[in-house]
Order: sequence, then C-alpha cells, then structure tokens
Amino acid sequence: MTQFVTPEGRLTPLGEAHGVDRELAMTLFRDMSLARGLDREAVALQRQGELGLWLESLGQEAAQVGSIRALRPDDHVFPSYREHAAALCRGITPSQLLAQWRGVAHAGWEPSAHAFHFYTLVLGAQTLHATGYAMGCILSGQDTVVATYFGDGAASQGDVNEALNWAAARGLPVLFICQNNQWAISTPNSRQSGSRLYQRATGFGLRAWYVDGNDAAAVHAVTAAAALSVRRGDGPALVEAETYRIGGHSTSDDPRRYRPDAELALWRARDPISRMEAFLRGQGVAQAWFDQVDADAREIAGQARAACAAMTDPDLGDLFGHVYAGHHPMMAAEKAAYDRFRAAVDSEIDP
Ligand SMILES: Cc1ncc(C[n+]2csc(CCOP(=O)(O)OP(=O)(O)O)c2C)c(N)n1
Ligand SMILES: [Mg+2]
Repeated sequence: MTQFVTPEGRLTPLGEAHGVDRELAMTLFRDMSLARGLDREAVALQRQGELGLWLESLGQEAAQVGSIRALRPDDHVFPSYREHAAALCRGITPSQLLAQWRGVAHAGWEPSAHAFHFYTLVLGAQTLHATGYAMGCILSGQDTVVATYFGDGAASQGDVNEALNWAAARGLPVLFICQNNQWAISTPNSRQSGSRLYQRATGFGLRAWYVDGNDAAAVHAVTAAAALSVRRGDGPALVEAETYRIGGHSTSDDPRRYRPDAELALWRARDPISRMEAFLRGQGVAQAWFDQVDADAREIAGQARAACAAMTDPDLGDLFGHVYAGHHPMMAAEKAAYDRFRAAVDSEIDP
C-alpha cells in the first residue's frame, strides 16, 4: 500500500523519496477542510428537518480530493453519491449539492459545465456510464481520462464487473477509483470479497494501484501515475484507496448497531485531515493560515445553510417536461390529467 505521510504526519521513506510539495499539500488540506465543513452542516440541516437525507464523505476526504486534483479539469468524472469533497473541487456549489437532498431537484448542477456527472444511486451503474462515455471519447478523438468512483460494496455488482471487463477488452480510457471505506451499509468487507479489490482488477486486465486513501498526498501521486498511463493509451486502470466511512451510511443509519467502537477509534486515529495538519505544521505552516482555512470552512457551512433556506419548491407540473428531450404526446396527456387533478384539488381546498 502506497503511503507518503504516516498518521502522525511524518514522511515515510517512500514519501521522502518522492517528495511532497508543500503548496499542493496546503491545497489538499484546504479542500478537505471545506468539504468537512459542508458535511457537518448538511448533517445538522438533515437533523433539523431541512434535508430529507445526507450521505457524508466524512473520513474519505483525502481519497476524493487527492484523486480529483490529480486529474485534468476536463477529465470527465462519474461519481457515486458521497463524492461531495470531489464535487466542491470541481466548482459545484453547496447550494447545487444540497438541492437533490432537499428534494427540490433531480440533480443540482449542469454536468458538462463541471465535467462532473450526476450522482448515481443505483450502485455501480455509473461505472458503465463512464465506460460508455469513454468509448465516445475514443470515437471523437479526445485524450480525456474518464474517471469513475465506486465503493467496496458496489464492486460486488454485476455492472461494475461488466464495466471493468469491457473497458479492459476495448482498451478504454477509464480510471476506476474504488473508495474502499470498509463497509457497505452494515456489511463489512470481510463478508463481501475473497481478495483485495485491486488484485481482482489485474485479472480483468487492468493496471492497478493500491494506496492509503487517508493520505491525500499519496492518493494524488498514485492517481496522477494511473491517469498518465490511461491517457497515453495503456488502457484502463484501477486505484483502490483504503479509507473509512467515519459516519453512518446515511443520516438514516445508526452504525453503532453493527460496528465496534474500537474499529472507529482505530480509524479516527488515521484521520486524513489531522494527518495533513500535522505534516504541514512540521513544514512550518503558520497558525494564521490554519485559522483562515477554519474561517473558510465555517463560511461554506454558512453558505450551505443560507442556500438551503432560500430554495423554493419546484412546481410538480414541471416533472413532465423532463422526461423526453422534446414534445411527447403521452407526456402532454399526463400533464393535462395532472392539471385537471390539481385544479380539482385546489377548488376543494379553496372553493
Ligand atoms: C443496485 C443497488 N442495490 C442496492 C442498493 C442499496 N444500497 C445503497 S448503498 C449500498 C451499499 C454500498 O456500499 P459501497 O459500494 O461500499 O459504498 P459506500 O456507501 O460505502 O460508499 C446499498 C446496498 C442500491 N442503491 N442499488
Ligand atoms: Mg463502502
């Protein structure tokens, strides 16, 4: 497992040899801190009834920011559903991220504006979308890397295995990024897989990397190497980032019912943000800079709360307009039926 910075914030021999750029480390630390600020606020908003659901990226920030910052801004990304730290790096706003979970939009952003596609809640389906998109990139002669995030649990899905096989068989420019956060809701890794996930990739014919997913600098270097290999035409690659889901699966889940406290304590000690902070302090980064990052994280939380309060409910009638790209007679008939129903209900409420 590639590791550059230990949980105590010291460079490993590999980290010494490779070197960890201070500016890059500062960028990654700030990215992670902002994501955590947003995550905390989103959980609070859900508890206060302002969001229907939230799935935290808490604990997985290094796996996300380290990888996305190693891609080109025009490399297309097909996420799963908890890649908020990655999304923020692509300029997606807290308001855009929260809209879906408040139930006011099917998705909150324009994928082409950020080369960051919609969240996919059908486990693993996004790996097929990425693979199909990569076929298109080859046909149109682009040198884009198409990256897709998925979890350890999703790796058991047929879709993911089909995507890995097809991408390898056709030599497609897909970078599969598995955030192995040890759990698929209440199912631990040990009950889900007979081998390490990165070892499985080799059998499909992909080049594979295995990295400490709580070490943002190592994730960045490994993803850069994997992306380089994909971009130069060596075929798809897989990065397995070993990390941990510190929170529950979602705000509807209570992990204390199935997860030992000692395991949580073990992984809290490997926290990606405190590790990077210790490293940066060792590099002489001033307290004032940390204070500013802290203020920025609080600012983004404030933005999330304000944005949430400002969101207006959509008109249910708009739903029919988003099913087909153009006019469709069946949708027009359904919309007319809905309008009649709505008028009848309204006249009953307020005759
Ligand atoms: C096809 C499909 N089957 C089942 C589910 C229900 N489900 C949602 S998340 C999840 C666990 C996913 O675990 P993992 O892939 O490790 O991702 P993580 O949530 O840990 O990030 C399951 C079973 C689903 N969303 N889609
Ligand atoms: Mg998981």
